[in-house]
Amino acid sequence: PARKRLVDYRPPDWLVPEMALRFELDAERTLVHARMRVRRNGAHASALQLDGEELELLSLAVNGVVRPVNAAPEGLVLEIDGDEALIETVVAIRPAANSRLMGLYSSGGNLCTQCEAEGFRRITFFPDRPDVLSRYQVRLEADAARYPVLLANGNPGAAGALPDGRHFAEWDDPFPKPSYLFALVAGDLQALEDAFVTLSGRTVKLGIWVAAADVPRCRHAMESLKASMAFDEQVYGREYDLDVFNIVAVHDFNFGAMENKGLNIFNAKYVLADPDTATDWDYDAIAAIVAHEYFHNWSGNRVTCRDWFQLSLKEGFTVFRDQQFSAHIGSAAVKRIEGVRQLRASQFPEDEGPLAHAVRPESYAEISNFYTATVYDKGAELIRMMATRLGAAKFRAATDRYFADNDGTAATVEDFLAAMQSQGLESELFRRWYEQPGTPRVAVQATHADGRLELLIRQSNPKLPGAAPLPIPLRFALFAADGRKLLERDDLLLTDAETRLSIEGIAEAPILSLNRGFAAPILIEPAPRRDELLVLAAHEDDPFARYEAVQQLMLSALTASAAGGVAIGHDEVVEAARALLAKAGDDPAFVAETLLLPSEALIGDRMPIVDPEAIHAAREELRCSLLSALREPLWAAWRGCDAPEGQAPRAKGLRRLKGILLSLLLADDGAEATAAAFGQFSGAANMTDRMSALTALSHSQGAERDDALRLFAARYDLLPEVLDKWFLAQSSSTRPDTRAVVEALAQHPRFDARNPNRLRALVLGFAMNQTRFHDRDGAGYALLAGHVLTADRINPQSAARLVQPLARWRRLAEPWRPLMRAELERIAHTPGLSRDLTEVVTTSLS
Ligand code: DPP
Ligand code: ZN
Repeated sequence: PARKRLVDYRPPDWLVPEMALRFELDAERTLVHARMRVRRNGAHASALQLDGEELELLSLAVNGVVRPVNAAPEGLVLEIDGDEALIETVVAIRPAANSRLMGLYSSGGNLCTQCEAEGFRRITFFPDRPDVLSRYQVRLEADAARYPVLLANGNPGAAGALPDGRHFAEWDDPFPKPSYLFALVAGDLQALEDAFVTLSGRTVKLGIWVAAADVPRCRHAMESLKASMAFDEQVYGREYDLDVFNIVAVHDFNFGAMENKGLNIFNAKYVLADPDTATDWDYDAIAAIVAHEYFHNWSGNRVTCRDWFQLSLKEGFTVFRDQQFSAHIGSAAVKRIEGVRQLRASQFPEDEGPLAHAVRPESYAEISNFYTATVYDKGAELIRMMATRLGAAKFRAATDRYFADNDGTAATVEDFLAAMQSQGLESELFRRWYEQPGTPRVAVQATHADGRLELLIRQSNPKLPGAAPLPIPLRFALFAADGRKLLERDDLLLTDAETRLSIEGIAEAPILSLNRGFAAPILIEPAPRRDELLVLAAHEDDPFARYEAVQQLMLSALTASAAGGVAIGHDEVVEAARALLAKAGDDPAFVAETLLLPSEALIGDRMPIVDPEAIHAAREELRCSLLSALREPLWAAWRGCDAPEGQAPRAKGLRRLKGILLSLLLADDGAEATAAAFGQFSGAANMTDRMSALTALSHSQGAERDDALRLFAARYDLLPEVLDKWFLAQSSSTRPDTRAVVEALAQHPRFDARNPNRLRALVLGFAMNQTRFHDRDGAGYALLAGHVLTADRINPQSAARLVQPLARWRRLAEPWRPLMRAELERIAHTPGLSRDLTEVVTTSLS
C-alpha cells in the first residue's frame, strides 16, 4: 500500500469553518445530514476533496444546487466556483454492522463513536485530517425509549419530543476542533453526577454515564476526574472551558479511552471500580487514564496536531502529564519504577525489532499502527528529559508559552520545541530524539589514579550507526566500597559521541551509579559488577537506582544461567532479597517492586539469542533458590502484610507485596503454599487479594486452582471486565496444558472475538505468555495466527495489534525462529488482508 510521508505535508486546499450535522439515529441504518461551509485556503484551483469510507451517498448539493450522486469509494471530489461554498450531503451508515469499532457503531445496545484517527470519514464526507478545524453544531434524533440519553460534544442546547416516539437533543461546541475529536452517544444510560468549580469560579457539570446498575462503580473515576481538573489548574494553569464534561463507558472499544471534546468515551475497563471488582492496579489505571483524557483538553484539543506524524506532540506530552499526576497522588518512586518497567517491557523491544520507528515517524501506511509504545512512552520520556533539564519553573513557563502561542491551532513538534527553547532548552539538539529510532547505548570506562577519576563516556545507537549524537542528561553518583556517597551530579548533558570527564579528589576507585532516576531512556553498558551492585542495593539513596541495582543483580544471574546453564549469582540475589524482606514493613510498595523478578521477556531482551525454555528454567531456578534460602522470612513477611481496606498508599503497598510474596511461596508448588493461596482467595475482602491469589494459583497443579477458577467464574459471570481477568489468568498460566485450555476457552460461550478486551485477555494473554507460547512444534504460533486472521475480517486494528508478538521471530533460537517466521508468512500470503495487518506483517518480515 502507498505510504504517507511527512515530507509530503501540504496545508489543506479547503477549510471548513462551520459544520452542522443532523443524525437520524438507528442501529440498523442511520441517516447523517451534513451542512458544511467551506472556504478556499490560499490561491489555487484545486478541487475540494472529501474523505469517505463505507458511506451510502443519498444526496449532494453545492450552494443549494443538487449534483448527481456518484461518489468514489475513497471519497468525493467537487469542483467549486468561487472561494466559499455550502456543501450539503445526506448519507446512510450501518452502525450495527460496524465491527471495526471506528465511526458510529453499536455496543451493548447503545450507539457511540470513535473517530481518531480516521473514523469520521466513516460517518460523513469530510476532509478528515487534523489540520481542518471546524465549529460543530449537532442535532441528534432517536427513539426515545431505546435511546433516552443523547450526548455530543460541547454544551447542551434545545431538547424535546418528536412524533412517533422519537426525541431530539442539540449540542453546540464553541471551540473549533478537528474531526477526530467529534463524538456522539445515544443510549439507555444513567449518570453519576457531580460538579467542579474552576479557578475562575465557573461551575462545570460533570457526568459519568453508564448502565444504571453500574452507577455506584463510577465514584473512583469521578474523584479521579475532579483531582485531575484541580491538578491541571495548579500545576499547568489550565482551566476547563465548557459548561459540562461528560464521560461515557462502553464495553466494546479499540483504545483505552478517547478525549473527544467535552465527551470522553472510555473502555468500561477504565471507568468501573469498586473494591469487590477492581484491583489496586485497576484503581491506579483508572485514575491515570481519566487524567490522561482530561489533560488532552489542552494538550491535544485546544492545541491539536497538524498531521498524524506529530501524534507524540499530544500523546507523549499527555502521558508525561498523567505520569506526573499519578506521582502526585501516589508514591513518586514507585510510579517511576512502574513507568520504567513498562517502557522496558514494551518500548525497548519495539525499538530493537523490525517495527522500530522514530517518536515522530517519517512514513506510515496505516496511522492506527502508530499508536505505539514509542510514540506514547518514549515520547513521554523525551518530555521528561526536557522538563528535568529546564527545572519546574522554566518548564512551566515554557508550557504556558506553548499553550498561549498555539491555542486554537494545529501544531507541530517544532512549535513545542520553540516554546522550550524560549526558556533556554537546547531544542535543536533535543529535536534529534524525535527523529532517531533505536535505544541509545551509553558505555562508561572509568580509570582511577592519584585521587583522580577519569571517565570516558561513549554513546552509540545500533539501529543508526553514525547518527548525530543525542543530548543525554546523565545523572550519576559515586559511592565508596563502604557505601558512602562521594559525589552526585545532576546537571551533566552529554552532547557528543564521546565525552571525557575528570573528577579530582576521589581517594579510592569508586562505584558508579549511572542514570539515576532513569533520567534518560537509554541502556547503560556494561552493568556494574555484582559486588558493586550489592553496595548500591544497600546504600543508594535514589530509590530508582536502588531498585535498579537489585534488578541488575537478578538479570545478571538470570542471563548467565540461561546462556550457560549454570546457576551463578544466586547468593547475591538472596542476600539482597533478605535485606529487602527485613525492611518490608517500612516501605512495602518499594520492596514489592524491587523483589519482583524480571519477566522472561525482559531477560530475553538482554540476550543476543532468545531460548525461551532456557530462560524459563533459569527464572524458575532462581525462584526456587529464593524460596529455599528464605522460606521463613518469606512466610513471615506474607503473614505481616495484612492491610486495612481502601486506597491509602501503604495499604496498597502491603497488598502488592502480599501478592508478590505469595507467588514466590508457590515457586515449588508446595501443598502448604497452595493451601495458603486458596485461603487468601476465599477469604479476600477485595479484588486485589483475590486476584493475586488466583494468579498465583493459576500456575499450580493442585485442585485448589480448579476450585478457585470455578468460584471466580460463577461470581463474576455477568461483569465482562471482571471476567476478562478469569480468561487472562488461564491464558497466562505456565501449566503445560495452557494451549489446550486456550483452545477450549475460544469455544466458551463467553468468548467473543468481536470484543477487543476479551480477545486481548485470551489470545494476547497467551501470546505474551513466554513459557507456553513457544511450543517446540509451533502450535502456539499457529493458534495466534489463526486468531489474527479471524480478527482481521472483523476489526483490522485489533488484528494488527494481536499479530505483534510474531514480530519477534528474528532473535529466537532454533527451532522457534523458522516456525514463527512461517506463521507470519502464512498470514502475509492470505488474500484480502487489511491495510493495517499488511503493514505490520510486511514490516515484521523485512
Ligand atoms: N484515545 C487515545 C489516547 O488518549 C488516542 N488519543 O491516547
Ligand atoms: Zn492520549
